[in-house]
Amino acid sequence: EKPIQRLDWDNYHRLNVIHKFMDDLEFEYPSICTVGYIGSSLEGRDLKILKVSNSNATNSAVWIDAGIHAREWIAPAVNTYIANHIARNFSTLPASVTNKDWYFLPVVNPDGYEFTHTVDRMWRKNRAWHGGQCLGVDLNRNFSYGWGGKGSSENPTHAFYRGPEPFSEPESCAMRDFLSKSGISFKIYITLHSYGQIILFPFAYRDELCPDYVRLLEGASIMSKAIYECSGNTYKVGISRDVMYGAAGTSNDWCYGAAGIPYCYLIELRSKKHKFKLPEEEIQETGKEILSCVKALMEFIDEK
Ligand code: ING
Ligand code: ZN
Repeated sequence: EKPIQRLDWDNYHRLNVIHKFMDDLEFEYPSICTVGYIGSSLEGRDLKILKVSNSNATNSAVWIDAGIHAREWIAPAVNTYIANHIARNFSTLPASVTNKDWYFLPVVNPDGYEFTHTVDRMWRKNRAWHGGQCLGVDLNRNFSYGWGGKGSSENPTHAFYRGPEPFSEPESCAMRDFLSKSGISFKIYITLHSYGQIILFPFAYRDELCPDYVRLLEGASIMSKAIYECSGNTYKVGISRDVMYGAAGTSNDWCYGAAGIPYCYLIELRSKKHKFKLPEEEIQETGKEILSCVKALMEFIDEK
């Protein structure tokens, strides 16, 4: 059997390489890194998470996921970039980073992710069978909050197919159970997508502003500014009504509206030019700018 490759940020990697990286970090930094499983995908792949924490009882909890959409390869890469940076530099990082319990789920949709590496690079959904065919469900339309509304489809052949009912899919169920039933009170939820360079916050399912609109907008603006200062790249900020398209049943709306997580952000990563096929040469720069963005958000939240 050939040894599993080592993860780097100069290439996109298969799921087994990402999972091995998580195990290796736990092995190297056992006092702060713990690998866990929140469930399995439909095809039986692990939904593997990495916790990075000094176990201080006063920490607040942060969740960062990626890869809910299979073809958005830069998202898992940025997720592991951030995890790697925090684990390896823990002792030198500011209190606003080390006073958090960090939970990373780099690949929400492992079946779809592997499928984009082996069969169809542009696959978006999971690999669910509904109506006798494997057409997949858009996991970012399968959450219960606002489920069934605009920007989602009841047609299984559609890219935004919401599934037959809310939480019909094992991947979204696993997230629901961990985020709302594990006893961990998450303060911050960040979900990484591509592409477009946009920082979005609730709601996506309706046009009315959420009760925390001003505070969330302030956080998003600080994140966008940090990215600009890091790389000169511009990221738009706003709610989907204004900067994208409406979308019902997203993880971000559910985390805010149903799970009660006060700070919920969806980041559309690079780039407008390359769309889903961001060159590998840009992985590190993207990781760097989003790391600075996440750090700026932590500072902002601690000052509040
Ligand atoms: N876009 C997200 C999607 O699920 C989104 C972004 C979320 C748009 C919420 C509007 C509202 O469609 C990508 N690229 O997947
Ligand atoms: Zn996406």
